[in-house]
Amino acid sequence: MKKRLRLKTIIRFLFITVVFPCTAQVNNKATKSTHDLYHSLFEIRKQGVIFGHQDAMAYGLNQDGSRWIASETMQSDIGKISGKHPGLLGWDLGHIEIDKQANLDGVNFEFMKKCTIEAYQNGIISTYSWHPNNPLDFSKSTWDKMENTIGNILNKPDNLKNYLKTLDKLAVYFKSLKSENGQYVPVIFRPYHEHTGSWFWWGADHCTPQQYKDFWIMTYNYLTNNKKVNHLLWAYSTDNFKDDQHYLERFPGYQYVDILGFDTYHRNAPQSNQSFVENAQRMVNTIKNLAEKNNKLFAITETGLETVSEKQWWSKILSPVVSGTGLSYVLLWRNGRPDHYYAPYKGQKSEPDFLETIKGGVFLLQSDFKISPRKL
Ligand code: BMA
Repeated sequence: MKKRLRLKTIIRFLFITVVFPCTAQVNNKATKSTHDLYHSLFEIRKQGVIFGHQDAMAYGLNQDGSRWIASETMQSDIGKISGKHPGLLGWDLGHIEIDKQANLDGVNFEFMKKCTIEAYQNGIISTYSWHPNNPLDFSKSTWDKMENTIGNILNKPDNLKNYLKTLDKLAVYFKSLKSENGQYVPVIFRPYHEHTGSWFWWGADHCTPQQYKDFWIMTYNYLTNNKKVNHLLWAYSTDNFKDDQHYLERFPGYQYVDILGFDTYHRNAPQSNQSFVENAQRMVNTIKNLAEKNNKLFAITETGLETVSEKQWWSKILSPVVSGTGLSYVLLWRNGRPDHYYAPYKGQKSEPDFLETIKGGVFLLQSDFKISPRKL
């Protein structure tokens, strides 16, 4: 009896440590700096939520509402008002697949690369999304939903072969993220996002749940195993969702995902202020529960209120959604145009509230946290 019990304990131990290793990153060949980033993210979230901003260092808005476009690295709207850059930079690789020099929003890929490397050396993390044109016909945009695009890639060898060539271009870019000492700069990769919606060619109405999962797994395996891109953390990010079943409907599996996330935008303020907070809190709770059960990180991978039309959006809307949750980060969308921006800039009406809120310590900006070598 005793012997049997001991055997059972050993089997259980092996199962837990081998099958569910504690806070194990999905790619077991990941570089040391990727492990360091991953494990640091678990520590940092005890301090607060990292504040991220899409294209933060590429362009922004001046006090008079006109645009600035970066001529050098390391400037940002958040830096200009608070003295510190965001702790996380969002970038997008859309149009790398069609060999353009700049992405779909005009950000030059060489600049993106330089900024990602330099920012990381200054303790700032980067996350990459990808809005690729439709791979069945690259003259069509990321919003052009050709019938069954994913099915047509997965099931037709010629299409698949071409798609792998597209992934090669991503691999080349990621592998160019190298610091002077020759080490890869680890970044978060968030492909095929907002797929609970149907506005992109990989969206819910354009493929079955199984096809989406297969597509993700194919992408993961190709970049990781074939191309040996071993410095990515993989973030899964739906749009708004109803419940855990909906969230997981197209989830490829915990062995392919490091960070659980979702995108949610605040629209129709002020009428919707309360419902936005309640809904976002509900979704944070869902991913928090799933992440905690499976030793994963979790984040709000995109959010914002266009033109930050609520003066106290930071203290009254975003803070109640994120504070005390254990979220790793929250990424605000881009300050793209005078009518399309999501973070404060000099003179913007929510600037005082933003500055007060960061004083309270809910959000972590550059130098408020540290990426440290992993403690064994
Ligand atoms: C959308 C808008 C677009 C942009 C796209 C991809 O939300 O900001 O202007 O082209 O994201 O970044």
